Amino acid sequence: MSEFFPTVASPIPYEGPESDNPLAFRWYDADRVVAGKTMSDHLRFAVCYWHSFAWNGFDIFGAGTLDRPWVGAIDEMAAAEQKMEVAFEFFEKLGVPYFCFHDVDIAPPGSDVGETVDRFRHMVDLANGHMERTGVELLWGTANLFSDRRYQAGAATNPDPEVFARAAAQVCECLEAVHRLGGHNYVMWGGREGYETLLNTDLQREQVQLARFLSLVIEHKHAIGFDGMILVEPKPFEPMKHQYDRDVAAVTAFLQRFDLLGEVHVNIEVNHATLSGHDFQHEVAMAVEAGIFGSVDANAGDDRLGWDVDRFPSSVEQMTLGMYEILKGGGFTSGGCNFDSKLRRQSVANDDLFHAHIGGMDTIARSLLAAAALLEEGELAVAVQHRYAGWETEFGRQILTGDVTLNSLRERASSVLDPIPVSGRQELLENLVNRTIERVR
Ligand code: XLS
Ligand code: NI
Ligand code: NI
Repeated sequence: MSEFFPTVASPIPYEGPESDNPLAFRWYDADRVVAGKTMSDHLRFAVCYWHSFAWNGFDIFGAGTLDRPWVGAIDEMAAAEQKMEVAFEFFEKLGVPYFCFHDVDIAPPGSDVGETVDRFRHMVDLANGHMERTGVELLWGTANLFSDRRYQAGAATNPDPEVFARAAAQVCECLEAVHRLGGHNYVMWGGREGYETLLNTDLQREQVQLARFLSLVIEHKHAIGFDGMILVEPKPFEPMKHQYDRDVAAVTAFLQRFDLLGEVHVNIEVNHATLSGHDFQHEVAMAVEAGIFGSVDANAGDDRLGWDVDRFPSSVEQMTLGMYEILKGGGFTSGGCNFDSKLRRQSVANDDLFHAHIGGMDTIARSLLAAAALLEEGELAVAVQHRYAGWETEFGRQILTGDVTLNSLRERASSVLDPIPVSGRQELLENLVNRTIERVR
């Protein structure tokens, strides 16, 4: 097949911060060692199949705008094969180590379950060949349990157990394919696992179903010997009005309640964090603290839009703060940075997909440098340590673990204590972060 991206040289070179070549990296230098690991090993970049190749720019007000000739083609399988060739051409030219997919992104559903499975297996075989040829690996795969109309009221949380079984079949097939392809993780984004109105919803039952579904997936993962992480992806709403996995705290409580901690981790999407009213940094920190941090879907929201715009990350400050928490927590293990990020509908030029990814990768690479410097120089850590120093004194320790009562504290407070307010130093620390971002090279 002739090249789909003929104007882009292979692969995108690293040229450094002074370069003004738009088709070069200015910050992402794959083999550069930062804090003991190469940038490529730290960040584990993945391109997502769906927004990049399966989506042709359609929105609810109009049809596709992007040149994706395989979308809607009559010969669906030939189209799927062409799409896959183009996807791997892109992965190779961009120089990313990983990609991610939904089952339906790589293979169109057939007219019945049997044909759907045949088509999917055929495309998995082809993916296997492309992966061997190019060395590009699978960061994670997932089953799409939200587009088909049967999932209108959820997959695992559906009022009909037949739908639950159908979703189980789909995940079973997809998990096995991910395992076969040597995938590093398996994601479950519960887009429709929630409700529109409590007037028709048994909220307790639905959560029990969801937990049951997750435990069946875990059981199967162990049965087939898949050792990647099972990742759930919190999101507060959209498409459902309320989603059960609304944020990391809700997921942590859910896993605790159903005794699934240790088996399930989270895939944190930056803009889902924003939509849930949190910072990306907060979501990462909460996950690291709960021991459930897994992977990241890198994108950004828009200050004035209340939905999942999924645009490419461009804020070095936002990503630095998140990356700082990731590094503090020990970095990625099997997870990585997936670009669950999409072009704008007007980005119809052939190379726009490259500019989007180059910009996103540079934003995150620069953030890695800043976060590594913040960690290494340790000023933030010292400030935090200093702030809580009182808890390391005899008195502080005694409150937490010793023999005190509310009443004994009352006595102490009225006789000796007169705590003096101290500055939280927030502005100073924010300036420190910005100075570090400006300084790193
Ligand atoms: C949608 C989600 C989705 C998942 C994969 O908001 O981010 O794209 O990442 O199903
Ligand atoms: Ni996502
Ligand atoms: Ni999303």
